[in-house]
Amino acid sequence: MKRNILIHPDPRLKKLCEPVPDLSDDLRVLADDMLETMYDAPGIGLAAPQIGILSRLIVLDCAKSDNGEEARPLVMFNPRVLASSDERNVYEEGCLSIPDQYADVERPKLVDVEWMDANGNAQREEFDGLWATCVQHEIDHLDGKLFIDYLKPLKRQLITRKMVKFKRDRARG
Ligand code: K1U
Ligand code: ZN
Repeated sequence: MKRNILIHPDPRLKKLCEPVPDLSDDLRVLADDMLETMYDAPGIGLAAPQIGILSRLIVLDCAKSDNGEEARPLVMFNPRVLASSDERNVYEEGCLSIPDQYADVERPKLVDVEWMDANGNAQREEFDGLWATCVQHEIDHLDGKLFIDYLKPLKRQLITRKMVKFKRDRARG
């Protein structure tokens, strides 16, 4: 089932999310719903707080389908960055909770991440390129951090004002 994506500003997008203690069928359904919501948006990642669930769960798939790459949906419970490279990368980021706004963000180029998959197995992998950018962006969501928090205050305020107007216009219909 597709879920509604919260739009910034929303207090739920600023909260620290709670670890997932044990897997359950409800959590697997939630992860499937998040993948469906992400693909439908369309997006390359989604974090549980973006649909109002304050648990440490993210999904992502940065495979480039236009390059003939096969889909690679990843479901990560309690993802954690174990190490990141000194080398950094700049990518023009977007966010499904901040529609139509993009800005350059600098982050570590490589990250070593551990997580629990939907079968309850521990996983560990080093990510590079867009995968590394996206997994860091999604883990930030679990810590109540948005990509605009990396921008200068003036630019952040400008984007926030645009989003307040977007939500007001949308509510008016
Ligand atoms: O977390 C989110 O809001 C999802 C976000 C992830 C992300 C994008 C870019 C850099 C870092 C993280 C998005 O998916 S925004 C939409 C987007 O980037 C996209 C949509 C369709 C095709 C390709 C990209
Ligand atoms: Zn986002």
